[in-house]
Amino acid sequence: MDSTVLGEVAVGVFAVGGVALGIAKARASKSKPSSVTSAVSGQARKAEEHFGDPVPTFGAEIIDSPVAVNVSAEEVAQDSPESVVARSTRLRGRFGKSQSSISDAFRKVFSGGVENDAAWDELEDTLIMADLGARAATEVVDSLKAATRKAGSGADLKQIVRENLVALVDGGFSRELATQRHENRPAVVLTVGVNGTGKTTTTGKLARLLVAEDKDVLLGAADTFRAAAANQLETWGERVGSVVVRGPEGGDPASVAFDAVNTGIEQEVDVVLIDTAGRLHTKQGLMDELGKVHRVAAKAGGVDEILLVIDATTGQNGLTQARVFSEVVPVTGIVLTKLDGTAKGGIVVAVQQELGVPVKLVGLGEGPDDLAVFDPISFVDGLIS
Ligand SMILES: Nc1nc2c(ncn2[C@@H]2O[C@H](COP(=O)(O)OP(=O)(O)OP(=O)(O)O)[C@@H](O)[C@H]2O)c(=O)[nH]1
Ligand SMILES: [Mg+2]
Repeated sequence: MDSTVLGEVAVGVFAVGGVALGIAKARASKSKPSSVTSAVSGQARKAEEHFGDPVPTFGAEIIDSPVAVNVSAEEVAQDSPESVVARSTRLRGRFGKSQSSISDAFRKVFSGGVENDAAWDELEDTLIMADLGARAATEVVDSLKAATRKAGSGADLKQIVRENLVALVDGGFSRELATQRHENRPAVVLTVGVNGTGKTTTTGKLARLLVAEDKDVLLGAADTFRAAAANQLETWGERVGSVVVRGPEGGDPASVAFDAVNTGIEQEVDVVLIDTAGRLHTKQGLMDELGKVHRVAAKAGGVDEILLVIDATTGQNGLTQARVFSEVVPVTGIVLTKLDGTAKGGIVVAVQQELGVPVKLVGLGEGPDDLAVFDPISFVDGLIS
């Protein structure tokens, strides 16, 4: 282990004293042991592995305090998350509605025929407005024109456009979410991004999606900037019966991430989802902190998926954020949120081309099940139908 990481793990372990476990009522069907002391003893074992010495006692003393342990005794009304199939049908309609300007432009091309230059020009303008980027928009329109001309006058224009667009949006990426439990540890997912993009909401929605697949999910509230952030995540956890590991306001987010992964290992959950604080990509100190959260979580067990959450309405700025975040942590997937409120569907292609990382999930509303697994075919059908 390199010394930087050792130092960071040390910070994580020493901060355990301040880490409280917010334990929502375990799901009746699949309750896991959610003992606080077992989480602490796991920490102790880890620390001894790292340092070869007994763990400093102040951590255990504080965590033993009933004040620091927030166990919800109340029955929390839980609801059943919507199945993946049901939500994809519902959300496809919602996406199509928000992208109606693009659909209109395609419709004019289909009805005007291959040689209708005005319709193609309008399509190009619309794609630029939809944040595809000027160069990409020109390339797309040129290649669609070439493909349709090659097919000849009797060809089904819509079908040719559909095939070409699906190939473009698909980009040959694997979009599988790495949420399969490993033999000895849960899958670990980090959500990262600038302020207000929808990280906490996405973490909560993703928990519901995974619970709907009958997975045991533990949430880590590594946004310690504001107590409200952890409360927000706790509410999501309570609704699906997931354990939430949180820390004190202003505490070290890396220690919460470390503790969440360890608690997930102890409780043998399938997936640990770690929510991080929003941070401006231009603030070096905050970006360094994110790098540390990732390294510490990776050392605690491993990180399988780093989801960069981008607000689709932010346009080109979203691409700049994506570039900087991916220099600090190895982003494995993009979540595009707020696609319901904007006609900027072109950002999907732009961000994939820019980063070489696939869009894996899309947020299509503020409702608890308004998150869909991204599917290029449905996406294209939403655009051109
Ligand atoms: N319409 C719409 N709103 C969304 C979507 N995703 C999130 N939001 C809203 O965006 C706002 C911010 O969401 P949060 O999840 O708190 O964002 P965050 O990135 O965690 O914010 P910070 O932690 O403060 O950086 C909330 O009002 C959400 O309901 C979406 O897909 N569509
Ligand atoms: Mg948040």
